[in-house]
Amino acid sequence: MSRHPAYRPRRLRRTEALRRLVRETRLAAADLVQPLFVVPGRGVERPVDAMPGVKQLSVDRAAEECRRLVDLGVSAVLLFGLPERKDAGGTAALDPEGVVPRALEAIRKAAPELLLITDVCLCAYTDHGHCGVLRDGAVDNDPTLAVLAETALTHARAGADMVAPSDMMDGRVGAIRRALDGAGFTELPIMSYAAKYASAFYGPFREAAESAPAFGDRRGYQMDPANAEEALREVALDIEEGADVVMVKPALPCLDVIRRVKDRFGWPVAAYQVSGEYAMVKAAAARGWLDEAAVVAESLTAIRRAGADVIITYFARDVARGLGR
Ligand code: PB1
Repeated sequence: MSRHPAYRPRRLRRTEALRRLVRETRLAAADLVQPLFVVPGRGVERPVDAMPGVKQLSVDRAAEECRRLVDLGVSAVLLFGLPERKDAGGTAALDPEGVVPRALEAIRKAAPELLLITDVCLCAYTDHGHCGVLRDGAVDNDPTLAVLAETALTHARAGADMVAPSDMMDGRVGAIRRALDGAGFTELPIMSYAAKYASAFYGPFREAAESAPAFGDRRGYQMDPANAEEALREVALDIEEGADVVMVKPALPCLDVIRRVKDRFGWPVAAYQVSGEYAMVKAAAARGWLDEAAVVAESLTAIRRAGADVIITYFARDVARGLGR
């Protein structure tokens, strides 16, 4: 039996004021994290072809950009470092004078209000481009844990507010947690890339971070996009090992997983709108096929509606500007 005409859902859609009053999902600049790519040198601002508007920045330029981000209302950045030199062990990731520790120091001075999150992985530091050290041509899980833990410690000592392991090695959250606690960083949170898929949406990032695997792919450590139950197991493991925030990645292709993770664990959930998601919107908008601002707002709202508390997005700067403070 229809409730019409007593109940008319369109009554609340009649004006923007009514729509805004009953809107269920709201996006705030404070929910957004801006990834930044920091490179050696000074005065460097190198555009990334596959990601229009995204640049590789030297430490000095990254600090200036962070000042601008704070003024726009962005409250957090995620730092990816590109080292001067790469080797099989990714040893530059451990350098206390490396690009990430120096960026942390400079950004802290320029934008003390900003939350500084660092990506912990080896793919930008190894000359083979994999996220760990190799043995017989495959990523050797357990020896990689020690390098990741030492990398996280290097970032902690340089003043990171949170570390974000993106490597997908088994046991890495526990190894990093133990290392941080052992060094007295018991209060430093971990945002783990807990359900990270071996996605085809990462291509542009690998140009930005110069981190494409020299051979093979990442399917031996990142998850099969066909699997959602496995994502719940991965998240449970990371929470058990000490993750304070758990991430699902990519975002729009994984809204079902975001929702299931949020409902199952009630943990703070991050979602990463990855480089391929960014590049697709930019390319279509450049051709006049899509309204960029509208599509970005709709995509981020969908990611938030799916249950993400934190959204890592290359659009953070633009969206914050549009949202105002
Ligand atoms: O924006 C993106 O595509 C992010 C890609 C992501 C960064 N954490 C990984 C891409 C990859 O697998 O190469 C990096 C893995 N450490």
